[in-house]
Amino acid sequence: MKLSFYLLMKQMKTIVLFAALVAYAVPSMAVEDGVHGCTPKGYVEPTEPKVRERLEWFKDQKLCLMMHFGLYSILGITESWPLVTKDAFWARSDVEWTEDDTEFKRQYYALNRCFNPIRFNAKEIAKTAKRCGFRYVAFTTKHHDGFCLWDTKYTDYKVTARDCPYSSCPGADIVKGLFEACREEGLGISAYFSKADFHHDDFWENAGIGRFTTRYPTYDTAKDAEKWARFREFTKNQILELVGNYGPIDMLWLDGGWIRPSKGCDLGMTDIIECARRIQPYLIAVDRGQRDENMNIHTPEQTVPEAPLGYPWESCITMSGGWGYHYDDTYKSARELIHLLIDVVSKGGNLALNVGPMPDGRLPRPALERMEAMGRWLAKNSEAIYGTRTAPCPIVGSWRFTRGKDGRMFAIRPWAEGTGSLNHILMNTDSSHGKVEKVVHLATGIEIPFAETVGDYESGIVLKFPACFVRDEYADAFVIEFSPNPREEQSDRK
Ligand code: FHN
Repeated sequence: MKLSFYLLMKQMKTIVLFAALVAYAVPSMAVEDGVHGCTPKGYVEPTEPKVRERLEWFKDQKLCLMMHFGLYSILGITESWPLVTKDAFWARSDVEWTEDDTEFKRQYYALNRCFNPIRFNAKEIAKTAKRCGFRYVAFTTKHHDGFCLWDTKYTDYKVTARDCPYSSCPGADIVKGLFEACREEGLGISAYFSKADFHHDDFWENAGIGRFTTRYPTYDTAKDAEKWARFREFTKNQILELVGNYGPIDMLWLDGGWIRPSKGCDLGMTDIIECARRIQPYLIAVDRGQRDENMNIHTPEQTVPEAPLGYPWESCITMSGGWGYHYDDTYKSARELIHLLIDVVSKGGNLALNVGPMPDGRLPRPALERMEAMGRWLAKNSEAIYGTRTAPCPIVGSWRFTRGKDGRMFAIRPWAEGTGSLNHILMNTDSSHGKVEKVVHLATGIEIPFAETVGDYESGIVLKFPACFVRDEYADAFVIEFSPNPREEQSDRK
């Protein structure tokens, strides 16, 4: 008897080690610090009860469809940054324009005269986002180039101005149409707004034309305090338009983290947000990178923290190479995107996954295909994702763990490309989880038998998949019932 058990365990060890070889190494991209990276330091807990309440809503949502849409989408070039002379070396890399900085800027700014996304269908986009498992939408109301996608009365550089072809469209106020469509679908709204405005004369004189421009104002804001005061007023007026005229919005997502008091660019953001909250008391403020009371959420960019941060955070990451649409873009695979979501959620964050709509207003086909695949996976595994919080030990080996508010623990296993059919696999667990009593496959409800690992195996259990179990293409989630670990209990008694 002993010999056959030993042989079984030896065989199982071989199987387990083989399974480990195909193990999925979840990418844990190191978090870069800097303006939009993030480190555990520097989070100021909001004091307003309504904001704290709304942050619990935020933490439940998990997945946001972010969209960068604007004049840059027409040419498929980098958004706004080509206007910054100092950044031209990288930002104009996909532009074969002349070296004439002045002429380039004139041509970029003139794109408002050919912005005509006649196939932009806000209702269709909102329905698609909902179907594909997105819970809120972040949209560029104005990027750094200053072109406004709502009917603002504080500048004519806007989609509803007569010199913009799209202004004759009934849905020309894109922000209005999209926000209404999102609400109809029960989606949250995150209004992206750039604190920098390269087109505004009180930020870049003459819109920077004929000047060597940097990301900062073209003048000394201390010396010309009146000009800067006008820009502050303009900024406040535009933000209050967005929070006052377009219905309930959930997040004010302020980009342009370099516009900050320490750089002589104090917009009086605390006052602006206080005024905004008189209109929208539950408003979550995201003054990115400021690490103060106006930054209710940390927003790592193109990175994912290596571990939970212990406060609300949202990684904004592009589905393709850039934020705006590019004609020759390549897109992350559905597998990468689902694994990215699992990685982010297991660490207690939200994923703002960015897609750049095409010049005609539609979402690119490759993006839609990936969104649909995410939606199919989420439809089967939603309980392990939405509304969860971090587990005591969220990462063990190739496994990710999340915890439902009802106390259920979920073990999620991403599958690497090429993983074959498996009838056994090691589930790494941590003693802090307790002793596994039951394992159920979330998507099918099938109970999965398991054996404790013994001897010098990694701590955990070996799942023994029954013949009726069919592995998901991308990842599988399991509901795990634990009991307090007797070894832990004994150690507690000492
Ligand atoms: O400068 C912008 C950039 O163009 C893009 O909008 C990203 C998206 O989060 N935000 C800023 C860079 O941090």
